[in-house]
Amino acid sequence: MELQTIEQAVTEFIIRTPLNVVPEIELDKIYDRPLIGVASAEDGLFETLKADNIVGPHHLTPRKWLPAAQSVISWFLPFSQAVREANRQGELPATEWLYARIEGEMVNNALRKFLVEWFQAAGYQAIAPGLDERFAVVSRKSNWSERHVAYVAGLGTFSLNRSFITKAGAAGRLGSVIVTTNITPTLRAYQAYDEYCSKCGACIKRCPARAIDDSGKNNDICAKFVDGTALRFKPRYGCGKCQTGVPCEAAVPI
Ligand code: B12
Ligand code: SF4
Ligand code: SF4
Repeated sequence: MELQTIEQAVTEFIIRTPLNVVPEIELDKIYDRPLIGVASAEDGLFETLKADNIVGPHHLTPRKWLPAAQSVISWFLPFSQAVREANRQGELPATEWLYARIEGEMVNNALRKFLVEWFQAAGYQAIAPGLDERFAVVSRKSNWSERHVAYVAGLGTFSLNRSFITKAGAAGRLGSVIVTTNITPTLRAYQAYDEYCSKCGACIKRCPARAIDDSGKNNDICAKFVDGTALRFKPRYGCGKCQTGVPCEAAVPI
């Protein structure tokens, strides 16, 4: 199958789904046009992700999820300008960002389901690990890390604060499906795992919890802050100040 055909189906889904609009806060779109990357299910990097210093031995390879897997399709859904701009202000998450975290993940899940059914209708097997009953997060490390998968699929690299930076920046959400059709893999236009980060340090100053310093991001401090926002904004929560008002918000900064 051609990548262009999949790109068209995904883009049309995002443009047309009513889930991408939030009338109650007058947000006309959560996401802009998606970026898509493809990895071969046989790519040796999936085994590398099992190293303790990358994700860990519990990270499953595509063929553990789906034995006949041929390709992995990964996407980045960039947040719209309205979502990004709103979150540049203040130390608390903007209303638009809170909806983009919760309702935005509903769009992401609907896209996962849509693509699985789309491939099945074309005669292939497909699964979305993020929707699979085997999906698990152990000590804040999942057995299918969407950012690491996007890295293998050529979509971008990590950064000082661990955000994943794509050609459309870091402010957005990631997802993926594993399929039994063979699609030409996307070229990885980078060598180092954090190549797209300029190490400018702007995110250090943006973090209200002081979770980031020159050596990286402390997940415990970040998680405590993000979880704490639920006390005020339940049923929503979020932060993402390190992904907005920074040079990598909507572009590769270098
Ligand atoms: C658990 C979790 C959290 C935890 C821990 C985050 C973490 N860094 O792991 C907490 C609660 C802190 C968190 C916070 C947030 N999260 Co979160 N979270 C997840 C979740 C569910 C799993 C993450 C995971 O498995 N991590 C695995 C560990 C190993 O990752 P890591 O430690 O960062 O990996 C490092 C090493 O691998 C190292 N490395 C060393 N050598 C090498 C060599 C190679 C080759 C490679 C590839 C890497 C590498 O580089 C990495 C970065 O430093 C994912 C969803 C998913 N299924 O993936 C979302 C996810 C990562 N979160 C996301 C978001 C948006 C957020 C927040 C902004 C919250 C919000 N929505 O308001 C914040 C800030 C995130 C930030 N600055 O990174 C997005 C990321 C979007 C992006 N552009 O990066 C994801 C992908 C959700 C989604 N579906 O889009 N999150
Ligand atoms: S703000 Fe600067 S240092 Fe922080 S992740 Fe973005 S490019 Fe890297
Ligand atoms: S999500 Fe918020 S608390 Fe976590 S590192 Fe980014 S700015 Fe800091």
